[in-house]
Amino acid sequence: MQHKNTIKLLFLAGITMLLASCANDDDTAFTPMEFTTPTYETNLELLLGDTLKLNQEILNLPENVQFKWTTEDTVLSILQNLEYIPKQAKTFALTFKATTNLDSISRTYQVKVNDPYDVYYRPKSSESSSLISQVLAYNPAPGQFINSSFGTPEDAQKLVGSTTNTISLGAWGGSILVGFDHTIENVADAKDFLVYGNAFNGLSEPGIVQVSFDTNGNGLADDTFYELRGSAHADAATLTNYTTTYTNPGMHADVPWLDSLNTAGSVVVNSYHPQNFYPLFITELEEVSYTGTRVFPVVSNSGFTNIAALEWGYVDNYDADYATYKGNLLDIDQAIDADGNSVNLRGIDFIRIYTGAQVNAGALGELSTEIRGIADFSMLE
Ligand SMILES: [Ca+2]
Ligand SMILES: [Ca+2]
Ligand SMILES: [Ca+2]
Ligand SMILES: [Ca+2]
Repeated sequence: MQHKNTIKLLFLAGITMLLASCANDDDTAFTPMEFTTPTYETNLELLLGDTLKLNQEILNLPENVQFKWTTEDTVLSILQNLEYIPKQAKTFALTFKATTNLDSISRTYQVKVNDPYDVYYRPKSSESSSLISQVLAYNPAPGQFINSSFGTPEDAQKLVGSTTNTISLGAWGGSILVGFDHTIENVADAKDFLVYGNAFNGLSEPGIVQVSFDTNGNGLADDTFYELRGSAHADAATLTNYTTTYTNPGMHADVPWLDSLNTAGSVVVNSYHPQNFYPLFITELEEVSYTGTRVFPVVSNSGFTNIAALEWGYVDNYDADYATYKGNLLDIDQAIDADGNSVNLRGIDFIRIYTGAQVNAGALGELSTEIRGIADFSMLE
């Protein structure tokens, strides 16, 4: 009996304490939460790949509040502000909720995610040119043709609308960036564009190709570029995320370089080309660094230097298509992201090409990719 009473007393004491704490809460005036702005935009629109950023400003925010952003049954975030990258082009309902044990406020949105290809794809028409319509950048590496014939910004501009002028990209990493007056379609199960070069059997100078779609529709090549995988990309010797820095010797002299593996070398001058080999029209006049993939074609120096072709996927490279087309055929389906994963591109607006190998070819000078133009292959047949 004695024992039971003790328990009863403790229980009553507990109730009293609970009541006391409730009474304390009643003392502080409860102010409900409210959004800073009474109205808000309920219909939101963005492009696939963009980040949806929403900022909720709330008055009278208690410390124990919980936030939840949901779409259907999926919780996207439990933070006050949302940063979310939708994975698909579709329209979905989005709900924000701020909750405490006493109070709750919420907002709902309709979010429309547009596929950039549906908005910015520029289909070819009867007015379209199959060839390059603009040269957006020419950043060669040092080479025997640079600052001379085939190696000036004026020479680069001659690629517009033409396949008969030659531009050299210099040693490894030197590049050119071009655009077209329409989006080059990624035709299913077919190669999509043709890059003209000056290769022949025994003198391949493989250039690596990157492509980009004008995802933000601003006409500028400020969108993600994807490299086109070629046969040598899987070789064990191939270097990716590789950087080489060239230093201007300030005169006709070997141009020293140092790469990201701490290997030093130089672009060797010859007496046939008496000018400074370092590009004197680029912004970086003391030294310049280029980053990309470096491939290693088979070079034989017995007698006349012979540079073997890589099997497929490069330009200025005497592969199986070259004799037929006077150039290399590329397939947009070979596009890969920075991690080497395949990406699915419906079409492309910009092409960047850079010299893919670093080779001193003796009397031939440095290995340097040349191109003579690019054509939308679907318009040639
Ligand atoms: Ca294709
Ligand atoms: Ca752009
Ligand atoms: Ca060359
Ligand atoms: Ca060449």
